[in-house]
Amino acid sequence: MRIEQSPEFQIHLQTLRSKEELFLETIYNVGNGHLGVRDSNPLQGNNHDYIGSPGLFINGFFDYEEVAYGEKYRGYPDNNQVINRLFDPRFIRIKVGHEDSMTDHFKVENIDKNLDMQTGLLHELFSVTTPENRNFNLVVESFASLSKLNVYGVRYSIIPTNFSDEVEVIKVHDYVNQTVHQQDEDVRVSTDLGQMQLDFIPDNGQPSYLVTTFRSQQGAIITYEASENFAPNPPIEYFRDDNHHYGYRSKYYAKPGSAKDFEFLFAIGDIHPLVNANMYSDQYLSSLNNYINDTSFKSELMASAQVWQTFWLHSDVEIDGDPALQLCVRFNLFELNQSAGRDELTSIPAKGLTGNGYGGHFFWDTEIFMLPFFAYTQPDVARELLMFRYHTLQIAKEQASDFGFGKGAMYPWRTINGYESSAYWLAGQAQFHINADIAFAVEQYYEITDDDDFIRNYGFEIILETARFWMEYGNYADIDGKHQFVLNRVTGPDEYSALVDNNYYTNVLAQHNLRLAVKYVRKFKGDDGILSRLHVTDEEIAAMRDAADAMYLPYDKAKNVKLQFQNFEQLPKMDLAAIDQSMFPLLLHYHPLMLYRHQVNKQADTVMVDFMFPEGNTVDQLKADYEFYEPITTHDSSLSKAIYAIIAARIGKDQQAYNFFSQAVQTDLMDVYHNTKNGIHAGSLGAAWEGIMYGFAGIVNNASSFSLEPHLPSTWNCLKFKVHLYGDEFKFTIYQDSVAVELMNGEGADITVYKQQKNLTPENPRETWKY
Ligand code: IFM
Repeated sequence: MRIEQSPEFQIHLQTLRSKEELFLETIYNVGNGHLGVRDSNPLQGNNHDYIGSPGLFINGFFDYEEVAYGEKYRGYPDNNQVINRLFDPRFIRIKVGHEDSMTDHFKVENIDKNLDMQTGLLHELFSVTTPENRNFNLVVESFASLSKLNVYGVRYSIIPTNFSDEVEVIKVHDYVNQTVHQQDEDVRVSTDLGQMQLDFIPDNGQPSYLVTTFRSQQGAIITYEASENFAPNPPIEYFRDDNHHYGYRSKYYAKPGSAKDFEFLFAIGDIHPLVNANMYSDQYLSSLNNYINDTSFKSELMASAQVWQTFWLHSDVEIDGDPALQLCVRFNLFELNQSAGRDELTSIPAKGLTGNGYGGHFFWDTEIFMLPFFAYTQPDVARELLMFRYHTLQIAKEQASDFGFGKGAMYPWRTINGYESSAYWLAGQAQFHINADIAFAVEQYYEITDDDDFIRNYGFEIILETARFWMEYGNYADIDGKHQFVLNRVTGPDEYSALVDNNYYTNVLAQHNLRLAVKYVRKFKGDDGILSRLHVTDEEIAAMRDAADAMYLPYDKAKNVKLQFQNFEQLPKMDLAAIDQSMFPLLLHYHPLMLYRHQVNKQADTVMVDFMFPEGNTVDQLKADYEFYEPITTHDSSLSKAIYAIIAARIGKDQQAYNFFSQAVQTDLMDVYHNTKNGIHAGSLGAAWEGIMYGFAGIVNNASSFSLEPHLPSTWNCLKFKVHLYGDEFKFTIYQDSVAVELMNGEGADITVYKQQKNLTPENPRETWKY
């Protein structure tokens, strides 16, 4: 089956620069925020000779191992969590006469792959040749449903080209820990723990399993069903044998040119605590069955495709004048949407659901680089992502207490279940800015959506508890003749420095966090229920206000630049030009201390502040910061270039803005960092969206009214997108010399373009600005 689709939304194999198998496994993943399946050679299964890293990832399904420290001090994180890699659900076994893909070497060539992002359907054509030179085409179509997040569908079509013989198709998944053979020394790639257990659930007419983890004590039910086949397709039957092989098989006589189809729907359950999974497995299984029984691959695909169409209707970004980057932008948005957890219990792993890089952990990447995309285009998803932080707030409070603090919440730098999972605490746990990043995101979401219920019942508590953390962590000190509030021994966003005093980014974000707490306490004053429930006192809030006002922000007056941290100016610069390209990223080739003692940045750090808090900055200040930090930044983190693009656009460095943006936006599709094989760079894909919105469209973030100052690249004729604002939806069409805005639905609002404010209402839904 082919659905007619538009080439502007398709990723064809021919258009990809790299055809490397592991890279293709990532690019052609399908996912939906609950599950993600890497592409693979579908005949390999758990074959130990296969050079690939296929598998199924379920968001939030992980196990852990104890971190082995030489010397473990109090409060060091105990465990390293790693997302589990389950069996490859694409796997199928095919026998041709006496030849068997399980035991004989069938040669599998990629002829075509096409990911249709409008429908979420991955269509692939392989040419398969047996050792005795019998050849058949194998078409594999697959999708992860967006309409039922537990459903994954795969469909096979077998078309012999040069033989007539008996063919047997067998679909059995009797192992759970997928073997991978990818040898990679990169520290950012995690080793699979491979500790899951697969138990068959007593026969119910289709293969059903309970998959459990050893240490994290989680359980998930997985079941799959073959669609009933009617002529001309041969019947397919369920079987089980004494070796606990449960599955489906079909045997038929194949002839050249005649296609036979086999389709399967998987239902991949939610994660439960092991004890519940054991106790209620029948109940969970029967609700899963409802998703896949009495339906078909086609109906589920259609339902999911419809959700994708709605996604594009609201979230697409159209660039007229840059077809190559346009495709990258769409790929990025598609991947973001495939990666976002939507159950309030999960977030977006740094690699999406496309690999186990960074252990499958959630970082600040979600709140700072990806959440804005969702807040502006799918506010419900943004809320769900923030609710993950709310549901783990108790753990964050526990962690603060374990750390030795009397109050407040200390969110983990990296986690799956809410507990800290950074084995290298210097560049991990010490990145305390995560607390203020989350508070920043809460505020940003609220400003964009006006979601009162959220801020009142959840968001405020996050802001308050994180603000309390800063009051516990910081202290007053006399600096430059003033009594100032300081945050010493913290690690900022730049991971080429650690444990510094007064990181500019951290201090500004903490100041913002404290001010937010004060602002919301004022808002909820008189609403005693909230403030007394959270034990807020006037003294506490006055202390927060004072600390925010007294926050020390290191500044180099001679150079007029915001200092990355106190005494940063005393470090020598690293001669980056003299370092051979093969030595980048530096983190893989230098001892961390060699980096920490130099002025060298892995990624935007102080410049992040200029991006996130544009108000009050002169263009001269932005320029001074940019010109100071850009030459010492390696952009070894994929989160960096898009942010530099934004500042470059704001200070009129048009060519640099475009260059940085185009590299950021191509991160995965063009494999800019040569490691897309390990999974997508989800944060970078979100950052590229920010590059368009905050850089080229010039949205001013956190403003009380929505304003923009566009700086389109000169080759772009027009940029179009829609955003949700205060519950309404607006469509923006930006040309080189004008902006048109249309109220698509809702009550209307003020929009400001180049400082000129206009009011859009249902009676006056269109306005144009010329400049
Ligand atoms: O969160 C990032 C960090 O800023 C740089 N190292 C990788 C992390 C995960 O993407």
